Amino acid sequence: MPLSRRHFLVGLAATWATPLLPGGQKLAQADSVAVLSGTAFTLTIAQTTVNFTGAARIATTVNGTIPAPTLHWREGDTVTLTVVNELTETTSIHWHGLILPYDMDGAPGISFNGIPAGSRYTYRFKVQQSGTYWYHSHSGMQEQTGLYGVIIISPAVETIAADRDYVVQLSEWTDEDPYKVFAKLKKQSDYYNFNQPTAVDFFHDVAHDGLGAALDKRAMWNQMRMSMTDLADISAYTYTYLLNGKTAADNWLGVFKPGERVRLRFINSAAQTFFDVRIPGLGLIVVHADGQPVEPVTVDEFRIGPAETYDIIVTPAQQAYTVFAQSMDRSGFACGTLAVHAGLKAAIPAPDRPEPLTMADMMGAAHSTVAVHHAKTEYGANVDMRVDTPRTNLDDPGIGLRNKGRRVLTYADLRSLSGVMTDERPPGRDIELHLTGNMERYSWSLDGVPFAESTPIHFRYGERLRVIFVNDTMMSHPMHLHGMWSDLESPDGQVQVRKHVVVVQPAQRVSFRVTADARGYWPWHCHLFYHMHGGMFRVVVVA
Ligand SMILES: [Cu+2]
Repeated sequence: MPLSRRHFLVGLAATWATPLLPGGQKLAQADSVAVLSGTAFTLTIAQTTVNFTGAARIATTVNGTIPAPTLHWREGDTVTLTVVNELTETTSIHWHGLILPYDMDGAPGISFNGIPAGSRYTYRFKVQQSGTYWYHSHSGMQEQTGLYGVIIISPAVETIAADRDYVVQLSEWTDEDPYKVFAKLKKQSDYYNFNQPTAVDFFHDVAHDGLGAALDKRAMWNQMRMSMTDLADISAYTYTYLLNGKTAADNWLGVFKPGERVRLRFINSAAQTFFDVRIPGLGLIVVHADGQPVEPVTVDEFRIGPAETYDIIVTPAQQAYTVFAQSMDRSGFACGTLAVHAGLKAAIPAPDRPEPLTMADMMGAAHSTVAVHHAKTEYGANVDMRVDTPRTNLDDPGIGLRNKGRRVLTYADLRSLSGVMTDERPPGRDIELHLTGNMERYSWSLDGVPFAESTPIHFRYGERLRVIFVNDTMMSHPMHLHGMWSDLESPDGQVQVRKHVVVVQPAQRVSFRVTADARGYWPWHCHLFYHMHGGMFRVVVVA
C-alpha cells in the first residue's frame, strides 16, 4: 500500500498521563490517548483533520483527538465537566451507562436543549458507581465522526487484582459523510453488503441439496425480502476498523511482563459494528460486563455489541499475542498487539468465512410455546416480518460463532455478583415491545412505530417492571435504556445479570427487569447508530 496509513492529528501535542489506580497499578493508556483524572474537566469539541485511510478528512474531536480523552473518575466524587462547543452545529455529550439526574444525561431534545454552536455547558453530577463506561455525542452524526471516549471509575475498594490495566476501545471510521451513508442505506439497504448469495452459491446448493430444495430456499428468501447473509448493514467497504484509534496497520501495542495479570477493558464504541474478539493463545477471564462485576468465566472469544463493555483478565506468558476483533460480517477487523516489548508481533488470524443466517435466526424456535403479542401497529408498511415462535435461548453465541470449536461467551454465562442487583421485588407488570423494521425502506421501529410517530412510554416512579423484547427482524439490536439498569432475566424468569445494553438476537425473545428509580425523560433506543436514526427509538417518562 503506497499511502501512509499513519493517523495524524493536526495540532495535537502528544499527551501522556499515567495516573495510579488504587492498589498501585498503572492505567497504561495507548500512546496518543490522553487520560484526564480528577473532578473538574474541560472538554473542547471541534473539527480536526484526521487521516486513517490515506485521505484527509474532517472529524469531530474532543480536545483534538480520536478517541476522546479517557476520563478517570472515582466513585463518590462529584465531577464537573465543562463542554466547549467550537463546532458550527449543536453538540452534546451523553455519559453512557451512568446513573445520574436526567438533565445531566445529555440527549438533546429529551433531557436538555443541547449545546449550541459557540457556547458551553457544564455538567455536574455525583459518581454513584464504578467500572468501565464511555461517553459519546448524542447529536447529529458526531458519534460516527469521532466523538467518543472512555470513562474509568475507580471503586472505593478495588476487588480485581491486576498488574496492568489497558483500555481496548473498538470503533470504526468512514471517509464518507455519514449523512450520505444513511441516504444510501435508505435507497438500497444492502448497498454495503457484499455477502449476498451468488450464482456460485446457488449451484453449490443445487449440488448439495438438489435443485428443488435450492429453488425453494431461494424462493423463500426472496419472499422474505431478506438476504441470507444480511449480517451487518455497513461493511469494511466503507469502514476502517480501529482499536484505540489505530488501524490494524498502525498496530496498537500493550506491553506486559510474562506472568503478569493484565486487565483489558473492552469498549465497543463503534456506531454500527459488532466485533468478535479473541486473543489466540490466551484464555479470557470475563470479570465485568457493562461496568458491573460478574462471576468470572473463562472463554476463548466474545461478541461485543455497540455500546457494550467487558473487562477481561489475561495472564500472557509468551512474547507476543494478537488482540483480534473481526467484524460480525467478516468483512474486516481491528487488531493490536500485546507483547513484552515494541517491535514484536504475533500472527494475525484470517477472518472466518461469513455464515448464512439459519432458520432459527429467521423463525425462532419451531416448537416454541411462548405467547407473543403483536401490536396492531405491527401490521403496516413499517414492518416486513413478524416472528410468531421466538426462541428464548440465551446460550446461543450467535450467527458465525456456533460450532467453531472455540468457547464463546454467551449471555447465559453472565451472572452478576451478589449485591449488584438489590431490588428483589417481583415485577409488578410486563411491557412487551417488538423490535421491528422494513429492510427495504431501511425503516426501523418499535411495535412498527418509528420514533417520529411515537408517544412516550410511561414508567411509574419507583415501580419494578419487566420488559419483554421480541426481535421480529433478522438483525441483532443492542437496546440501550438511559438512566436505569436493565437486569436481564434467564429464560425461566430469574434475574441473572445487570446490563445497560441488552443485545437481542434475530428472532429472539429476551426479558429484563427495570427499577424505575430515576424521574424524568430518558431515551431508549437501538445502539446501532443508523437504526436509531432510522426510527428505533423511544422516550421513556418516569413519573
Ligand atoms: Cu438495531
